[in-house]
Amino acid sequence: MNSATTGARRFRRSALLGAVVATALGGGAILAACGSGGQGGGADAGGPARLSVADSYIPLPPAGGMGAGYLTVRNDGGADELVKVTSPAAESVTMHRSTASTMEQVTSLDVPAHGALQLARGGTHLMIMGWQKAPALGDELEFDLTFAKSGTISVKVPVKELTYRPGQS
Ligand SMILES: [Cu+2]
Repeated sequence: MNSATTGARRFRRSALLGAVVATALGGGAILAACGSGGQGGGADAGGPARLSVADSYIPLPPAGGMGAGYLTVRNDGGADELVKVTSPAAESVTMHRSTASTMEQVTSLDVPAHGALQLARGGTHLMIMGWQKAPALGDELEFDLTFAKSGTISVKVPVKELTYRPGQS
């Protein structure tokens, strides 16, 4: 009746369907593998946790690239768990555990009763990505550590030389 469709092009879809989405299964995506080791739910190591954070530092990341964070959570009370870490200085902070050949993300880390959780080179650490601003030596960056029982503790973590180790000046 009319010519409204004049010039309308008909696309054939068959060619497009051939272009299968090659789903990149995130290179290096590492899933949480380790639960908190065998807590049978028995002795609760009594009483509230009494936490303090010491020896925290971030070795200067290369040109604002991925960084690592280390610290010690001391506990003079009952057991607790570190369940989340965030920072206004970075988009992403995750907890990692190093194994012999790789590292894996974990969703919680035990803070033993009357003991300490240590995040140290070669072992458990924080992995920090997406800096708001490239860290510089001497910066002190806020990190918010959330514990299952004790709530959130904010600490200022200094940026140190790459070779720094706690206990040396
Ligand atoms: Cu890591």
